[in-house]
Formats: sequence, C-alpha cells, structure tokens
Amino acid sequence: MVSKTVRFLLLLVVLAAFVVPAVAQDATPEPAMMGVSPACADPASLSGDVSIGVVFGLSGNVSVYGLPQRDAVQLAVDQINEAGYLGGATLYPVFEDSAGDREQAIAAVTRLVDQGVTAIIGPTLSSEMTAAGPVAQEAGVLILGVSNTASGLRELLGDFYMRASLPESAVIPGTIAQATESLGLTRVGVLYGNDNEFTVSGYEVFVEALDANEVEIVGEETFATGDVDFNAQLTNLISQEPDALVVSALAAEATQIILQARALGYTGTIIGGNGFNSPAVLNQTGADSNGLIVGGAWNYSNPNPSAESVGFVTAFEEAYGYSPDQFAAQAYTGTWLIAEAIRCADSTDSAVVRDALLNVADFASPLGVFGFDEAGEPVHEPIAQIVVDGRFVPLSTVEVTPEG
Ligand code: 1QQ
Repeated sequence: MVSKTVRFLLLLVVLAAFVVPAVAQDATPEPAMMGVSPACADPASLSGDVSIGVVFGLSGNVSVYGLPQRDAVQLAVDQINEAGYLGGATLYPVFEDSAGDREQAIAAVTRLVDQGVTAIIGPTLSSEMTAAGPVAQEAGVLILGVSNTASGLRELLGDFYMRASLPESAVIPGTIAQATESLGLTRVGVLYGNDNEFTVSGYEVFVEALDANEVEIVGEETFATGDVDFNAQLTNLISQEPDALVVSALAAEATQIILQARALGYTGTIIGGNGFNSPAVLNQTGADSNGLIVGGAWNYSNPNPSAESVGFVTAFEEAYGYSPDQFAAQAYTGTWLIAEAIRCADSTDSAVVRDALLNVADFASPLGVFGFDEAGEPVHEPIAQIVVDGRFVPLSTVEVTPEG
C-alpha cells in the first residue's frame, strides 16, 4: 500500500518533471563556462606545470589594451585549472610586459623561448608581433596573437604564428558597407599613422573597402606614433566637407584626433579602426565620441550573446569589478584555445600543439562559434558598432543620421 503522503510526494515529483524544464527555459540562461570539447578525451599524458608565455603591453599608452588582456588570461587560466581541463597538469602563465615597444617584445619573447614555454600568447600590437614573431618561429614555438589585426602576418612570420583576433580585413569591409548604407556616405577624408604595421594595414584595408563601396576619398593625411597635435591634418580634411572622417590610429592618437576634430567644429561621423575599440578612448573623449563607428570582434551589448559570452562577462565582472572589452574577450578566448589545443594534443610539444590548434573547429567561445580557415586565419562573425552615450553598441540596433 502506498501511503497518502508518499502518493502526494510522487505527484509532486511528476509535476516537477513538467514544471522545471518550463521554468528553466524562461529563465536567463545559466552563465556557461567554456565546455570540454567532445572531440577530445581527457588528456592522459600531461602532468606538472605546463608553462605558457603571455606578452602584453602592460605599461605606457598600450596598457589600455594590455591590462584587460592580462586579467582575461588570468581568469581563463584559473577556470581551466579549476575544471581540470588539462587532466593531471596545471596551466602556468608567465607574464611579460612589452610596453608597446618592438625591442621589449623581442626581449620578452626571447626570455620565454629560452625558458622552454609550450606556447606564447601576445604580444599585443602587430608592430610588436612583426618584430618578435621571428624569434618564436625560429625556435619552433607556437605564438598566438589575440589582438593583432594587420594583414598577412602568418605569411610574413611563418606557420608557428596563429591568431585568435580577426584581421581588419575581416572586419572593416562589413563595417564600411553598413556605415555607407545607413549614413549614405559618398565622400570621406582619411587619416592614418604611417609608421606602424597595424595603422598602415588598417589604412590599406579602409581604402579598399571604401573603393568597393564607391566612396570617394577627398583627402588623405598621415601622422606618426607619439604625435599629439593633429590640427593641421584635421583642418585640411574638414575643409573638404567630407561625409565622414576615416581614421586608423592606436588609442593615444585616436583620443586626441577625436577631441581635436570636435574642437575644430567637426560634428560629422568618425569611423575608426581597431585601435579605437577600447573603452578608455570613450572615457577620455566623453560626448565627443558619440556617433563613432568601429568594427569589432565582440560587443558587450550584443543582443544575442552566446552562452559563453554571458558566462565570460559574469565571471570577469565578478573577478575584477569592471566590464570586459573586446580585447579581454579575445585574450580569454585565446587562452581557452591554447588549453584546448594542449588538451587535444595531449602533449606539450609546441609543434604538436600548433597542429592541434589548427584543427580546432566549431569552438563555442565568447566571440561566437570559432574556427580557422585553410590559411590558419580565425573565422567567426564580426560586429559593426557605434558609440551611443559613451558605450559601444551594435550598429544594427541603432537608427543613425549623418550628424551622428
Ligand atoms: C594591432 C591592433 C591594435 C589595435 C591592438 C591593440 O589591432 O596592433 O594589430
């Protein structure tokens, strides 16, 4: 005989079976941590510390990118080790500061290679990577860019170079097409830094994209890294009454260009390259950056974030008390990619890990579903963004007018 109480409990259990899934579906999705790849079993051969080098610009102007990158790598490492993702081994990051400087990047990568690290993440800038990448290539050590966006780096550096960061050539064409359509651009002025691999490459990609969209370039001006006065160049460009200013610059120069263009009375649209992608640029320019259009690999306000993006944001904010930016999302993803490759390789041999990384496909990440093409370049969806009230939001979610 089943007692009345037991029957009531059974009824509750049966009801719960129907009710719980319905509630779970309606609730905000649980923040997901990056998952174990079904492609690879638990690694059997790994043990002890698996060292990886991490080279970012942690001081000087470039630190607006490097500090969030460092925090993101540390968060990923903590999660990877907590999850026992490398089986019996612990991922051990060795951090180095390259300060945005080519020579310091070479010195940092040389130290890490000499220590026998399995892989290196960074350095931050394409200019640093162009200088330091050959050291890793020569030594046969996998070096993974997580913020390099200049074109052709793998062709230039060799097959131990890979990146988790979409090159500008994968981001800018869509941004220019979308901006051209929503703003009706026909004539623009172009300004770029002519002494840096990233700013020059970004400029070339902009020119090609503008050409493809039949937007006329009514003036071109240049500057050098470290310049602080852009009034002459901006005055020339603004006198042409362009529909937009298109700028390829790193954060320090980007900030001054925005402020000085507005001070000269320019109220039109500014379209920036990846260097503009830092919240620091927006904080330092305030209302002057409203209407700024920048393509990116990740956006905090994406209306349809992946579960991994939600999980990443939650964990990052909890750990550090500030919100992650695109550079943090890429560095976090890159660290998980390295862990995935070491796990799947079940080896700390850099060449074996490099081959495993090339094979990573359909990897669920905060950047979206991530993989590599035949050329070893990263593949995932980019996102065009516009600055509204001091924050980057997806351009597709905003009605824009030529005056921003
Ligand atoms: C590069 C970049 C910079 C903006 C990274 C911070 O894209 O140097 O390639």
